[in-house]
Amino acid sequence: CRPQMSEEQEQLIATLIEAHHKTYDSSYSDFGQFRPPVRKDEFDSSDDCSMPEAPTDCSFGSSTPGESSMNSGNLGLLASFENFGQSASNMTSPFSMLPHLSDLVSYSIQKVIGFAKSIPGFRELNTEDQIVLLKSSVIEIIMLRSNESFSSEDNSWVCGSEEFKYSISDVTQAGHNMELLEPLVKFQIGLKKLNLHEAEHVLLMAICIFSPDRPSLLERERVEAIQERLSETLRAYIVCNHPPPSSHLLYPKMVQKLADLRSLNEEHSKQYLEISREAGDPSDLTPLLLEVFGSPLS
Ligand code: BIV
Repeated sequence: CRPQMSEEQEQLIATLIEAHHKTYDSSYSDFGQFRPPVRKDEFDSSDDCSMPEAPTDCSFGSSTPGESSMNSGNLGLLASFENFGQSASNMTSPFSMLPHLSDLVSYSIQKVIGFAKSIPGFRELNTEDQIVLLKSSVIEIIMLRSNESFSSEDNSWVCGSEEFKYSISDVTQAGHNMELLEPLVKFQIGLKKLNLHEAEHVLLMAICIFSPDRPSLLERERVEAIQERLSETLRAYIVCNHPPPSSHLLYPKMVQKLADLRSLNEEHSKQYLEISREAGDPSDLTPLLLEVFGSPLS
């Protein structure tokens, strides 16, 4: 497709695709090493009074109809005492999915760092700017790369087995707000609909990392120049390789996804801060998470 695409641009795409393959394991074989997911049943049967083995446990033998509702309240009290005893010794977190999702995000952060380091120009930036770019974009890149596991069929992220299939309810059980998860799922559905080629997917991630408007960059112009090179490559790629009608307005639609990511990023920061404050056990998070998204103590 010369002269639209240069040798250099083709090389750039090859480099990004190789870097992505080295840092995204489509078999998700490492997920078994994370702390296990703990899903609370949506219909908890522990307060079910209709167990055939011990029907009197619910009423404590009470016969007066007026007392029965109060007594069934007693059972809840007993149950909560038991749970209290457990949480005092065991430090039970209110967010059962937090340890697993913390490990998943921590693992993904390391992979994103690996990807960023192989983008031509990244290593040549001063270290401070490398850190600024990574810290500010990493949750956005995680949201982008996760589209590979996202299934629009059932609105969940499918990473191999049933155990590693993440629904909205699972993210809620890590402390995230249900209403604010809807925009993330909408984003995933919209991105999936673009049917990006792998070249476009990796270029979008690279463009996102090299955002020159991230706060406190020292050499904004150098970041801008690298982003410009990546954007031109993306535009040329679409012209040469993406057939109509799906190529129609594809580039501006991809740019819009970058805008969507900004607001998701902002929302995540707020919610993360809340979660890190409310988590029963600080070790539910990881040192890397604390470093990248901040510690409630700092
Ligand atoms: O594709 O509060 C990829 C690798 C695989 C799997 C994968 C899925 C990503 C998901 C599913 C990857 C679980 C919940 C995640 C989601 C992407 C973002 C979301 C990790 C990681 C986040 C953010 C929720 C943001 C919102 C709704 C605005 O690499 C959960 C973040 C959890 C903590 O805040 C506790 C770190």
